[in-house]
Amino acid sequence: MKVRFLKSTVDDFPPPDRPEVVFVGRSNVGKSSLINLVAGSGVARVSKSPGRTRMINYFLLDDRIFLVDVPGYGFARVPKEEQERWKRMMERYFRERKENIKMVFLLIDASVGVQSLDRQMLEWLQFIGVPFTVVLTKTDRASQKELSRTLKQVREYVGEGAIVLSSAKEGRGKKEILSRILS
Ligand SMILES: Nc1nc2c(ncn2[C@@H]2O[C@H](COP(=O)(O)OP(=O)(O)O)[C@@H](O)[C@H]2O)c(=O)[nH]1
Ligand SMILES: [Mg+2]
Repeated sequence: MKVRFLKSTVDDFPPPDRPEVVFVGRSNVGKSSLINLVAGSGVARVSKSPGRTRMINYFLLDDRIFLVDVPGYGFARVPKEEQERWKRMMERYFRERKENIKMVFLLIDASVGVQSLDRQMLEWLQFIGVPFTVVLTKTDRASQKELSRTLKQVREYVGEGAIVLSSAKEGRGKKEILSRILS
């Protein structure tokens, strides 16, 4: 299992000669940590200041699958123009790469639960019709009550088979996510 960084871009995507999987979610939800967990290395930068990663980051898994880390949404201090820029970038990305995207992992913090921007994202993913899996992150710090509530919220959108529990801290969910990427 080898992951290497390929490029950061806004709209200059690599030739669609390999299937791609993409990780989306709120800023700070644990996307980079999850990519690192799957990669088994510190290839994706784990940010202490949320909202900093503004580009679409392409990684290559074993030279045969693109792993894509897109900028997170919902960072409170982002000005309106920046939100619009994000929206345009994401719409273009999904429009151009839709055929090439084999799986979207939508990350939701297990203790925070489904927020309104997550609902918008869930509905949008359903609307454009790409396959997706919901990953509940940071389960190590979610109480049983929080986890049950989040699971209940997510089940309004997807079946049990499309939900994975993960903790980058404890290594939870690594095998499950990896096998979904590879299949
Ligand atoms: N407790 C705990 N903290 C995590 C976990 N995953 C990420 N974090 C922390 O959450 C913060 C944001 O993580 P990051 O991967 O940069 O999130 P991103 O903004 O979605 O890429 C960092 O301080 C991480 O150390 C996890 O599984 N458990
Ligand atoms: Mg990140």
